[in-house]
Amino acid sequence: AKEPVRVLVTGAADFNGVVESGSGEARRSGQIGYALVPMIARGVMLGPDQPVILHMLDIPPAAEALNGVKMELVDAAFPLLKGVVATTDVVEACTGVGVAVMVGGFPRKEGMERKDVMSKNVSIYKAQASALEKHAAANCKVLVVANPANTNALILKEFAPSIPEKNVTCLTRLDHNRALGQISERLNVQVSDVKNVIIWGNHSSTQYPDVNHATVKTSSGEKPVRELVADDAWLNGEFITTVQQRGAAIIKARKLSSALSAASSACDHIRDWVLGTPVGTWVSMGVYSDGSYGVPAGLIYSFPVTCKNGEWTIVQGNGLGIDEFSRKKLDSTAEELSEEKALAYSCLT
Ligand code: NAX
Repeated sequence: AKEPVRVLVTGAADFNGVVESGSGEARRSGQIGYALVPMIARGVMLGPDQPVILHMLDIPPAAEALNGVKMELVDAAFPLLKGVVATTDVVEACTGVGVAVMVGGFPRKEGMERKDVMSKNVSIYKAQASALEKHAAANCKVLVVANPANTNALILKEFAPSIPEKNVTCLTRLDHNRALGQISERLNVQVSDVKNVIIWGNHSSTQYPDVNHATVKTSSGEKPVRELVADDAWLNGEFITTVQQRGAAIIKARKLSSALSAASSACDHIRDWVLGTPVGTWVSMGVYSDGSYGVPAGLIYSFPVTCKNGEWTIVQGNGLGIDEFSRKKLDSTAEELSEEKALAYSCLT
């Protein structure tokens, strides 16, 4: 039998947090974490033959709620779950973990300046980076979900210099999956028959969902999405904005942000990274830019990647020509990330 892998989930308590500013109303927190931990315990993230030990971290006001989640995990009697650590101590949380999913962060509250939110997240990610660097397992894979996801991941990478830069990533798979979902609805085909969309750039409304290389499996072979949809105005307009604004649409409908879809996508991200992407298929991941596609090096930027033997590689090649429309979009989301990076650095002093 395989040795268990320790998986850290930060922000894992599901509780009615009290908003510190504004109306003072109770607010439901930690929904992604609560959706995510049972998926991990069922083998959705690391496979049905991989035992896991869950490490859950949250802040002291959430300690009791976190313990409640631990009780439920015990009660669910998951065969793959070999232990649960529920803690508010960052060192205990990070010790020995082979996978770290960083969902905890400081949400933007009404009336708060961007810089104030950034500053809170920079200090959280700086501290957690150091703890991971010192106490996580060698070769720990890190996925940052909490917003601003790309920039939180960049801070984590900068403050954990001994963790290889290839091991620090952020989640744009939810956006990728949303794009697959929109195409499948539009064409009335199975979502599993649609592949190779790309999310470029920031996990924000400047992201660029690109279908130029996407295909659909049909009874007469793989066909380009552009040919099947045959409506460039929709693909270059409403499709893009729908994917970019989907998070806001979910909040409007649920009065809560995306949780089950975010958790499921986080599992997809780690599973494909660890176990590999199918031949001929790529996925989108926020990774450390090496300058590919003219994206400035030194940003965490979402690219099309393939994964093999636990490593991702940015899809290269002449096949992925970037037209003028796409070029502008790749550049403007890179510009936003450069600004976020500068803002984050200004919070460090
Ligand atoms: P919540 O704000 O409800 O939950 C965050 C949790 O983190 C809370 O339980 C809180 O107590 C905890 N926390 C705060 N500071 C912490 C610290 N220093 N250490 C450990 N835990 C801490 O957010 P939720 O709706 O669960 O979303 C989590 C994060 O994911 C948010 O930042 C959100 O913006 C982001 N999202 C990112 C997505 C992506 O695709 N990358 C999509 C979904 C989501 O919007």
